[in-house]
Amino acid sequence: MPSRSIVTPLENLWARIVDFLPNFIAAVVLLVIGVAIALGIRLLVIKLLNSIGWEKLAKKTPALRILEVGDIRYPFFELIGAVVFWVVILVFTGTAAHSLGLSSVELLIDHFVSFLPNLFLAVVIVALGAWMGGLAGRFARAFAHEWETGLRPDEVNYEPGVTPPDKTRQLCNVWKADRTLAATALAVRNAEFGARLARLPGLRLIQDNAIWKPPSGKALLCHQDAAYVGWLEPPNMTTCWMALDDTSADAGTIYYVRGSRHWPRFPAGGQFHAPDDWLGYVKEVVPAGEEIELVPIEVPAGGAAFHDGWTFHGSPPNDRADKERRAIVSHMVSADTRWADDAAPHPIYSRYRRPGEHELDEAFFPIMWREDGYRTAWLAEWCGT
Ligand SMILES: O=C(O)CCC(=O)C(=O)O
Ligand SMILES: [Fe+2]
Repeated sequence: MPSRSIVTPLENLWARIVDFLPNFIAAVVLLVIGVAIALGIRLLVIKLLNSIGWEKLAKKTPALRILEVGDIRYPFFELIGAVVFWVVILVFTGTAAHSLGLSSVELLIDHFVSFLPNLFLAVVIVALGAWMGGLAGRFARAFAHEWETGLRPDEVNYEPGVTPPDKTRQLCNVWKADRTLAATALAVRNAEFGARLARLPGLRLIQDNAIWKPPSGKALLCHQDAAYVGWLEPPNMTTCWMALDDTSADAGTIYYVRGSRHWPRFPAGGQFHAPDDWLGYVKEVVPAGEEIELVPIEVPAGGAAFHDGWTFHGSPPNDRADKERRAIVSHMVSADTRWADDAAPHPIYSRYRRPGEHELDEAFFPIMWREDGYRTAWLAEWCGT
């Protein structure tokens, strides 16, 4: 006969198992239900995102490219599905831990779940920062003469350590030097929106500009963009001006002269960089009876303004000592614009014309958008879109 001293612990153990078993079974059942519900909700979320064409939107939206790591493309809706799945699993794990009396585990999961919204917000902010920082970083590198592709922009109006620090810096056709900047300057949206505004069947890039007006930086002349392309037929321009910083009237943002695109088409005149009076030229030519009504174009970082090639515009000095004012500009011309026959060759851009050629070569002046769906083929790979 076994002694009591052995039987008692066994009985106790059995009693504890019997006590614990219903809770354990409940916890397992809860977990199984949790996994099933999480799988169901994940599927539902993915289906819902699919039905609103989220994947296409995600593919088209450069901001969502942050979700790609090298060649690994993690579709955005899959990621959202995965997050939803794990949140539901965590909630059920917490409940299961509760039924097992594991209060510390439950507490830990509770804390983690309540922390999730903060985590999500932090990830969004860091991702946005990385994207903006990425563009601003490429911008600074280009001005430091670090050409990612090995190609120099067509015009480099800035020499580090030589150019006076208060002069506004400018690079033209920086798309050749840097693919991240190219993706912004050559974005299909710039041309599609511009063409629809200007009622044109398509637009190609003639020249991009990266403009960096430093704190307390000097002015850029008030001018008509199309006056600088007399070597094209017809001279025309649709300009998309994109701000990298929040811009304001006191920080040297771009200003438009209201209604000036209906004025006569004047030849280029005046000094473009750091003129004594940025309104000097427009004051000289303003037609009798017209007024120079200046409109400051204040756009937040990431925003854009569009203007016609005959709209007078320019920017005063940056009155703020604490604000950079950086912009990327797409100067686009109607897709069917040709080389002008009787104009003097442009000292830089006419290098891209074969003798006697009239058509603009897409290798140098790519078509960004045309209403028939055409876009210069090499842009996709160059811009990584
Ligand atoms: O960014 C500016 O202040 C003006 C730029 C401009 O007018 C241009 O690039 O043609
Ligand atoms: Fe301009």
